[in-house]
Parts: sequence; C-alpha cells; structure tokens
Amino acid sequence: MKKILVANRGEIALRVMRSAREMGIKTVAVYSTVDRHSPHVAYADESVCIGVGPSAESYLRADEILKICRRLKVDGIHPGYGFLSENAKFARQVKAAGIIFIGPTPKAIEVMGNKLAAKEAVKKYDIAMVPGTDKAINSPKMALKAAEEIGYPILIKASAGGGGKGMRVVEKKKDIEEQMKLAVSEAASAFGDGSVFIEKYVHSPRHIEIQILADKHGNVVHLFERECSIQRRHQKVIEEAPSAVLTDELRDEMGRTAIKVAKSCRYVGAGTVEFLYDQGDFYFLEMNTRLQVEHPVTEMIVGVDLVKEQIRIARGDKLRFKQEDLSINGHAIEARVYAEDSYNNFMPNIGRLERYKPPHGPGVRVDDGYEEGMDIPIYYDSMISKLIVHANDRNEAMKKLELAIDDYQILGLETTLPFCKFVLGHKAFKSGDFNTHFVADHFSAEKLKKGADADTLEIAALLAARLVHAERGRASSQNGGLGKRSAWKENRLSEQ
Ligand code: MV4
Repeated sequence: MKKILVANRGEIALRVMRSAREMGIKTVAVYSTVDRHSPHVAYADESVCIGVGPSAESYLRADEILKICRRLKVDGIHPGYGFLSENAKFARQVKAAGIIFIGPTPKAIEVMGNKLAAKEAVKKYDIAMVPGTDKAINSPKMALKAAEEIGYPILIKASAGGGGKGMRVVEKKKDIEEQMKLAVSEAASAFGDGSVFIEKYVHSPRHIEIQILADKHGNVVHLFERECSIQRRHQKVIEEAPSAVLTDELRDEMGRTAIKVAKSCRYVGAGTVEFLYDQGDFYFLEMNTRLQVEHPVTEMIVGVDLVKEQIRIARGDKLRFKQEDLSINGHAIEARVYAEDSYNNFMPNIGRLERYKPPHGPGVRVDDGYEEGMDIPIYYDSMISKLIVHANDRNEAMKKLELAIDDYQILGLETTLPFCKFVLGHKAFKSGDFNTHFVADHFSAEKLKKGADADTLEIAALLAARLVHAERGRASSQNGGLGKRSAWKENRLSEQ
C-alpha cells in the first residue's frame, strides 16, 4: 500500500495520516469548503476539495471520493469513524473499484449493523445476551406476549439502531402498545427500517467494551477493555482503560467472548465489542465495525498503534503478536472536549477558538484537528479534541488529567472541560463506583457552579499566599517565584 485517502476530517483524519506517514505511505485528504484551512488539509501530501459544508454534499459523497482515488492512483481508503465508516454499500463500491477498504468486509458491516442479524450470527457461539426476543416484534400482541415472558421492565430497541436511538423503556403492561408504536415510527423515520425487538431492561449497567484486532488469516486477539459509562445523551465524554471493576478472570472471559463475536462474522480489522456489565455479569450488546473515537486509551495501555495495525491487516499482513504477548501497562483516561456549554444543558456552543493552547507533558496526548483562530463549523460533530493521559495507576492518571484540564486554554467558546473536571473530582468516579446513570445521578449545572466557586476561592487563597511569600522573599533573598500555578489560572482569576 503506497497511497491512502482518508475519507474523514478533523482530529481523526490527522491521526490516521500521522500513522500512514510513519509507515512511508503517502496521504490524500479530502475536505469541504468550510474545512479548507483545517490542519488535516495542510498535513496531507495531496488535498482535494469534495464539496460544500453539509456532509451529504462533501464527506458522504462516495462517488466523488472514488473518482479522486482513481485520478490520484490511491490504493487504500481509511474511513475513520462516522461518515462512510459503517456503510456496507460504500465498502462494496471501494472493493469493486479495486481499492482496499481499510476495515472489515461489507458483509461483516452489514451483519453487525443490524442488531437482530448480529444476535443471530453469534447464537452458535454460546455468548451471554440479555434475555429478549431474537426476532422482530411486529404487533402489540406479540410485544405483550414477549414482555410477559421476559418480565417487566423491558426495553424496546430498534434493530437498525445504535447509540440509543429508538430505545424505549416500558415499566408496565398498560404502556406497551403506545411505546411500541412510538418506537416503530421513530426507527422507521431514523433508519428507514421499523424493525424493533424487546429485551429485559438492565437497570444500572456499566458500559464496557473490548477492542479486538483480526487479520485476514483467521487470527484474532483482544486488546482488553475500555470503560465508557460516563456519557450524556448516549454520547461518551470520559473513557478509561482498564475498567476499575473487572477482575483478571472477568477480563479474560470478556476478551474471549469478544473474540468469539469477531469470529462469528469472520471479522477483519479493528473492531469493538460492546457489553453491558451488571454486578459481575456481562451481556453482549453489539459490535462496532470501525475504529472508535476512544481508541487512544487502549493504545496507551497496550502500546499498540491501532491505525498502523489496521493498515497492516488491510494489506494482508499476519498479526505481529499473539494474545499472550499483550498486557496492560498502567492506566489511561480520555476526556472529550466538545464545543458545548457544560453550564447550560450541553447546548452546542460553536464559534471561534479565540485562544487555543493544548497542554503538554509526559503521558499527555492531545488528538485535535483545529488551531487557534479557527471556527468550529456547524455542519459536523462538535468535538474539538480528545485529551488523553497515561500514568502508572488510576489515581495518578486522574490527577494528571485534572492538571492537564487546568492547563488547557480554550477561549471564545464554552467546552465540556468543566464537566470533565467535575467528573474527575466526584467521589463516585474516584471510587470507581458508577454506572451509565452517572450524569443523571450526580451532575447538575448548579453543582458545577458550586465547584467552580470553590475553585475561585482556592485560586484567591493561593494568590494571597503568594503575596505573603513574595513579601517575605523581598525581605530576605528575593527568591520569591510565584509558584507553579499555571498562568491560565491567573488569566481566569483576572477575568472574574
Ligand atoms: C440496554 C440498557 C439496559 N438494558 N439494554 C444504549 C445504547 C445501546 N448501545 C444500548 N444501550 C443500552 N442498552 C438493556 N437490555 C441500557 C442501555 C443504555 C446505555 C448503554 C451503554 C451506555 C450508555 C447507556 C445509557 C443508557 C442506556
């Protein structure tokens, strides 16, 4: 493979191109007119404009992307995440054009993209799943019967869904008909497929997922878990690896289960198997057939570059390691920085990065796709960057992330950094005792504001102490440095 086109934008486009470049592979960027000043455009060896802002008129234009591949003699396409990454039709078109799709087969994308088909595929492999129906539910009568067997509360899910869309909890028999109708129409309009099924509702699960890698020669390994329970509106905000709740035995069992899931669809490439974890039990939920946003926490604890492995697998290499070669080293946590207002219900807060200075330091990684002075476009996901830290253990990683957040300077728009700091400071997070309801259970703008006030008091106390220190310094040896607090704190103080 000599030249790769990255059919994506922002941080993930840059991150993929960095690994390609390290492997001596040329890179091609595509971009929309609103992204013309993006770092991913400047970084690539060649860049081609594929249209205007809206995704449907740029990053989703499969035919245009293939045309560019032919013109520039591209031999591989990396789809990143989102956009065309889980589009089986696109993967098929790429293959038909004689280009390597850096990802799984169209068939695997198709099977795992449909929850009922996925359940069917893994059935023969003895994999724990939440009790539920293995067929689509077509009438309120069927729903009532299934719910009676499973027992309330139940959850109605869209088969074509994902990310929580089209899900409805039903606590009581009397609500099932209405909720069923709503779920079907929601699924039909969101996915063009109204098929729904029913599962037992697991009340307070944790969301734990396993990273896998599979080559074209039948070898599959897992790269341990990521804990992804801290999310709001089905959007993850903090992820970490390893999970604070898994024992070595459970980790091993979950990893082996994930490998079986991968084998059930003859998976090739990097993939993620999602589980619900509930008090020592875990259940297979779905498989994501792409590189995930939160992949860096795995890279940091395992010491593997997942994008390089994706490329090696795509060109037909055998996996370079066996399961027993892999182990967990330390702890990694990721904070996603979105252009959203932590103080105001996570309202999108797009605008200009008037000031943008990411933190640096040992064990600090920032995957970003913007520079100071740039506007965050309205057309795409509002994620600005990912701040990832790696340290010896969970406590050290939490401390490192907290300090890195303090050092992260973003002015011009509100971000999720204050929310992330709130999470890191919360006793439930610190203790590791939390589930997917963390935000609903523990977070509110009021609590965040109280914390921020306490922060201001802390800064005031520090500055007062420094003044005393400086006075003493003048009196004695002039050795009165103002200490190690970041200038950022002082900026913030002077603004308030
Ligand atoms: C569930 C569940 C409880 N019981 N299934 C949400 C996204 C989709 N991937 C599956 N999801 C859930 N499925 C049963 N039977 C709770 C969730 C869920 C959830 C899962 C992972 C992360 C965050 C979540 C937030 C709310 C609900």
